[in-house]
Amino acid sequence: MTSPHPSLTLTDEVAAALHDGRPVVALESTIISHGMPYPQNVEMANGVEKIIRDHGAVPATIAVLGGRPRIGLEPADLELLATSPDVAKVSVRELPIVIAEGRHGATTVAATMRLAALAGISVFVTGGLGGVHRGAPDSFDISADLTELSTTSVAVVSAGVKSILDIGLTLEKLETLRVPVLAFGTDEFPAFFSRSSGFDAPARVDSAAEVAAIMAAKWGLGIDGAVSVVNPIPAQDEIPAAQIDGIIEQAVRDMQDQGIHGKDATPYLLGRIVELTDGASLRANIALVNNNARVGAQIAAAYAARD
Ligand code: PSU
Ligand code: MN
Repeated sequence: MTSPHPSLTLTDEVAAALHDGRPVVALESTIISHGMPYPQNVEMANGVEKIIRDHGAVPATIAVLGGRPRIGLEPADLELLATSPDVAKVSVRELPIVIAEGRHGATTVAATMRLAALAGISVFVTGGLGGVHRGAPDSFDISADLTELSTTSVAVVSAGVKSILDIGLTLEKLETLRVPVLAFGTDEFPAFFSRSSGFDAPARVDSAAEVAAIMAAKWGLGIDGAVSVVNPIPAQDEIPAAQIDGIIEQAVRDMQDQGIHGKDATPYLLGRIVELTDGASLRANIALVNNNARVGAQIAAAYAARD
């Protein structure tokens, strides 16, 4: 293994697992600070760590605390991220700012990927990826998550993208950025709350071992960048597309009416959808993250077992 970057602070548990080549799974923190309300956010954060441990891997939740990038957090750190109003949403462009200024930051998919890779972690579990927003041809609102997927070599397990984004344009952009998109156990690209998006998945896999082999093949060729594993929400937890689509459209209209844009767009939409569904979207969100944690731990184990 390569040694973790000296700017990072790893917990002893994560450092030992990486040193020994045991499976480690990175987790993001924007989903805690800006993606879910309290107290469900901290319950989700602790619950996901437990699922990863129960599946034989070591969880490494990632954030910037007091300007220090941290790989692996204590329960008190998760509580702070879940409750403090002083935690910035940090994508890669904000990383140098919060570090230099000694501030707290919750890392997005993009920033978590970058820090995970610097630590030597190969698998990262999240809920949903950022992507190309609806109306992006005018607004230019395309998440830096896509930029990072094109350059940083980590496998990212998500439940696809929700239709607050333009799913078709997001898939086109992922093709341009030459990111393998592997749908886990399905032929269709999943739409976060719903198993169905109406778009064919670019590729299908049916086991963690297949994913590990694709990771090894990509990086073995020296092709930088992510492997995106999209794992559909379990059928019993999904909100059918017909039911959620109108709600998402309402949330997008409300956002436009309020003039919300830029980095505030995604957190606003997630919160508004929780309100409009009376919490049903939050339950679905937690269920899909838990499901991704199970698959991510299996992929980390399969990848660690290869070498
Ligand atoms: N999608 C979700 N939940 C989330 C996010 C996206 O369903 O919490 C967060 C992730 O951290 C993702 C970020 O990286 O939003 C994308 O934000 P933006 O669209 O501003 O790049
Ligand atoms: Mn954006």
